[in-house]
Amino acid sequence: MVEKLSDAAREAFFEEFAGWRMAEDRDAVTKTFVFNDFIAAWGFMSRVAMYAEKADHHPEWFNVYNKVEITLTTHDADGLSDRDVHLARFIERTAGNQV
Ligand code: HBI
Repeated sequence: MVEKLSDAAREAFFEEFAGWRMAEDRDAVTKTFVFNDFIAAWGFMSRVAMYAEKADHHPEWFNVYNKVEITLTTHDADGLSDRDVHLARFIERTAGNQV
């Protein structure tokens, strides 16, 4: 079992990453990214997918055209963990380079 994020780590998460919020129904964070078009969104998703596979930690996401709605949580922790922080950091870096 993976350890859940502490309260202090949760505060630090929201200070570090703009635009993320807690999911309404579970211990998870969510953010919607908007790109110029579908190809930019798909390119972003491809980069995140490769990182996720290497890290063995995967996002939940929903794509419509240029929008990608991402939810991060750790199933093995039944909630948020450090793995979500690392994935969010990669996601922010990757999205920032593309828009
Ligand atoms: N992805 N988001 C998320 N949470 C997990 O607990 C998780 C994962 N990808 C792979 C994974 N766990 C593996 O460790 C196995 O549990 C399949």
